[in-house]
Amino acid sequence: MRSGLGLSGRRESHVLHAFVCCCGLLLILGCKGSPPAGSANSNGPATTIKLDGTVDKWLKKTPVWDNGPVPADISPRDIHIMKVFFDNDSHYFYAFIQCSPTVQDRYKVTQFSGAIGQLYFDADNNPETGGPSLMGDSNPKARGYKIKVYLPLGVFSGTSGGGAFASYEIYRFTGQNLDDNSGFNAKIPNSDQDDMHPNTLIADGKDGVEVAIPLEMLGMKPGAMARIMIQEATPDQPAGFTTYQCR
Ligand SMILES: [Ca+2]
Repeated sequence: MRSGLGLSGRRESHVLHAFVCCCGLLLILGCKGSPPAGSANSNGPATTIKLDGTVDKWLKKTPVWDNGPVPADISPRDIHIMKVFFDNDSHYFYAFIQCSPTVQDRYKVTQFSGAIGQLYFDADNNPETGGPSLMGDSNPKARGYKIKVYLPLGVFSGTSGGGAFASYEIYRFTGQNLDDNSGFNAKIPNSDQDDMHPNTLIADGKDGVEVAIPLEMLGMKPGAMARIMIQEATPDQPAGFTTYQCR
């Protein structure tokens, strides 16, 4: 009986020990901080900002460009960029493009593909290096860019219906074919993203389009200043110019 009781006691002790260990492990995991905002993907680790196309989490920041409300004279088939916000972590540059109509609202009006616009990056912060002026004049603000992030919109249809999606593609300025979209014609390998698929680095939602781009693809480094030009696809709309200090 004595040994039986002892065995039972040891079992209880083991169970208790396992329970304490599990609680300890959970406590340690819990103390490591919030779970990652996004999911790991083919271009790197999980994003630290959840990409969902909602602007709420950006409103404590000052937009880098405030382009005003939708002009009365543009077609509802066009997308107007209203505000743009930037941020970064150690791996990704983030942009929130607040726009109207949204990608999905535009689809209710037109089922054709299109584009939101493009962002040009000049990671060396020097107008004298990179491409020529993108505005057909000598405006130094519009020249010297090396990377173009193009933001096309796609549509799809299938037996269960259709829809629209946002995407991005990244091109490097090569200095060749200057009359062909200013020479931004070298596509960066593995840069394509679209939000038709899970775990991609772009999302569209009720307030706009949200992207994460590996800093390396933009040539940006933590601590460095970059020049960035923002251009919406709607014809004859003003471009935005800003600088961004990478954290
Ligand atoms: Ca430059």
